[in-house]
Amino acid sequence: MVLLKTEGLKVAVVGVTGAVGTRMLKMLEESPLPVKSFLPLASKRSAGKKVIFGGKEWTVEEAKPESFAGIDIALFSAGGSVSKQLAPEAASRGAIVIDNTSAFRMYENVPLVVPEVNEKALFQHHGIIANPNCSTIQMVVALEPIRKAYGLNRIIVSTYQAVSGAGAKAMQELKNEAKDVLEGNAPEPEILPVKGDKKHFQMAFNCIPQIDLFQPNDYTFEEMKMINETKKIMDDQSLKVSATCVRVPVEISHGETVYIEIGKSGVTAADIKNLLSDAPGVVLQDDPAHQVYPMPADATGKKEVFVGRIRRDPDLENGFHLWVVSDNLLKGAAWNSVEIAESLLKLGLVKA
Ligand code: NAP
Ligand code: 3JM
Repeated sequence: MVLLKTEGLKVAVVGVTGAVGTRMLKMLEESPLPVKSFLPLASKRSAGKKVIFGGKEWTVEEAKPESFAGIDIALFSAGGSVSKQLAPEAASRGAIVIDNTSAFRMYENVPLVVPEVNEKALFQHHGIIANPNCSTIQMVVALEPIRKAYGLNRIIVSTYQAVSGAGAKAMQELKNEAKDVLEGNAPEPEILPVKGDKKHFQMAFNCIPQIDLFQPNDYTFEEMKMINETKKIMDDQSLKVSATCVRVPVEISHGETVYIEIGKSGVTAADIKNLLSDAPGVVLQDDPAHQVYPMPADATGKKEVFVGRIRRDPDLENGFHLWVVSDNLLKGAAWNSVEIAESLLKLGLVKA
């Protein structure tokens, strides 16, 4: 628990009652950031609710343009439409916005930042900084050390994504469906795969190869986020990236099988393990002889990205497989956002 400082930052969290927002509050409490005051914001529905931050009770307010007067840093996690409407309002009142939605990620004047990979991009901000998609973040943290050492030509990724990526209601839906199925009742899905799409499918004891809406090219928007965001973060439009995103009946933490073609020959799996054993934000868990590999149940609640199952393609000298797991609500969202705030302070881009 942080004790609130007399000198320091005024921080607002938009979407504070949600799956990501509740973790933002926790990550802020654990951070050494000097927080002087805290403003919890959500929709009208939650106005008046209480949250505890820094040992003090704070009342949730409805997020409005005026809410941001005097705020130094505003963390947004209330969906794309709320960000589109309120993030520019917050920025115009002098707050630095760290936005967790896809609303501004691909804007040229909005840095898309994972501090372990491209922290310096923060110098280019104009009031809004975008936090990448959860699946993108954990992949680029694992791949950046390899890219730096050997170059990276191609990435083919398949995801095994937890339901918490679709919000608090989706987490509840999985639990309700599991109970229904075990009790012999027919589940009645209303949220997954995508709340706003026409059909909903059973998630319990199932896998759904749709995350977010389908695009004209038959990829889903989640898949296109991974493709476009990775190129932007790694600042390499010639990097070949393709993705298949699948929702699995796991509550928290995404898994990804990542296949890469690196730019150098003669590299061994041991070389890559060696690199990742010392990489920022990465924990190597790779010991097949002792059945050591990352799993969502172990990664949940932790800030790092866990990597294992590293092996070379038997038929391609510069091809490698990795298995990458991380808590989608922490490094994939809340922790990456708070880490960006810590970077802003460290780089002198915000004054406490
Ligand atoms: P969630 O559990 O459904 O929570 C949604 C939050 O948004 C709640 O606090 C809700 O407040 C608030 N909200 C809804 N409508 C609002 C409005 N009109 N004005 C102000 N606040 C409003 O969803 P979540 O999983 O936390 O995700 C929230 C958003 O974060 C997502 O929509 C997504 O854009 C983003 N996200 C990003 C990542 C990532 O990969 N970086 C991962 C997950 C989510 P009430 O309690 O008042 O309803
Ligand atoms: C993760 O309501 C919305 O616009 C939210 C959709 C969403 C997103 C998004 O596109 O911002 C749900 C879950 C994300 C994300 O991080 O890309």
